[in-house]
Amino acid sequence: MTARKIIIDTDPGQDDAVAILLALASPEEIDVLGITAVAGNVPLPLTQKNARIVCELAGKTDVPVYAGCDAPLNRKLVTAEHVHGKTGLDGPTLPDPQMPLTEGHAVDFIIDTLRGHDAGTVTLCPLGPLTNIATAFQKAPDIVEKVQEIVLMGGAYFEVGNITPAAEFNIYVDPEAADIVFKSGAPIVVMPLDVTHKALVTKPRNDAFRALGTEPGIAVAEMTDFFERFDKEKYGSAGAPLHDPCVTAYLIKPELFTGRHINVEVETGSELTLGMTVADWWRVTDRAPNAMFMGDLDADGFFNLLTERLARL
Ligand SMILES: [Ca+2]
Repeated sequence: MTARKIIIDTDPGQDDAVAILLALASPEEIDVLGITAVAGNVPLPLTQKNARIVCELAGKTDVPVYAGCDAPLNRKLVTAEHVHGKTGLDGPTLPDPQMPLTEGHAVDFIIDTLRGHDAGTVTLCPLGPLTNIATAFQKAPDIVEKVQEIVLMGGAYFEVGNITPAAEFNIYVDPEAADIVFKSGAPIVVMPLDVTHKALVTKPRNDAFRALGTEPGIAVAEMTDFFERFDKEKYGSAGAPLHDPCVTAYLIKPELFTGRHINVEVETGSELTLGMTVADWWRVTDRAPNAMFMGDLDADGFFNLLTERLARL
């Protein structure tokens, strides 16, 4: 099997960090062409820095990291320090990165990279608001056919919302960008809260990360220690959900996930339900399916994969 070529578009974020580590630990399945940072959980100066911190934690300093859009298409940035801490990577004490940011804008990197590849051969993995991806599609509509698949974390149907009662954070922050992506015609796989809320870091699972005894293993344990406080309080759940690693785990073991190929549209008008992913799970409309919307995962299989791969770093 040849490794799947991907671009990770991200706003780290502890769970983004784990998603990136999983990808970088899996070169047989995943070829990370580059990492593009976007404003989201925290502002862009922190997300681009955090992306480099994570590459260094993985020992992969040759991965190019680009800074992208610092604000949504036509809204003010909403951030989530209440979940992720003021750095976005609160928890472990990690050194400032030595590896430089790669010159150039993330959006141009996405465009140039896709143009340099054959149709249907590069997978985009958005882990934050969809601003960079939508901007690239608007600037260069010809690149859409180069996309093999967009595998993204965002949205919710049964779980509804985590930043408002109706909306999941990534989609809510830039609903216009999400709307552009969902209408782009590219094949889309969605990891909504319905799935990611089942990827809970329980104590035994966190102990397994720490027991790796490696710098990445211990850092992941400390990151999830930090942000589980928020989720335990909010949901009364057994631990923190690892949202974004669902994306990179899917690239390695898609059989861990099940869902439905359905129509998904994004609310951009209503103030009350702004950013809601209106997912036609029950197929009550005749709107054409545009996304594989996941609904369930094999959580034990997911954490076994994650622990096994983190051990390789
Ligand atoms: Ca994220």
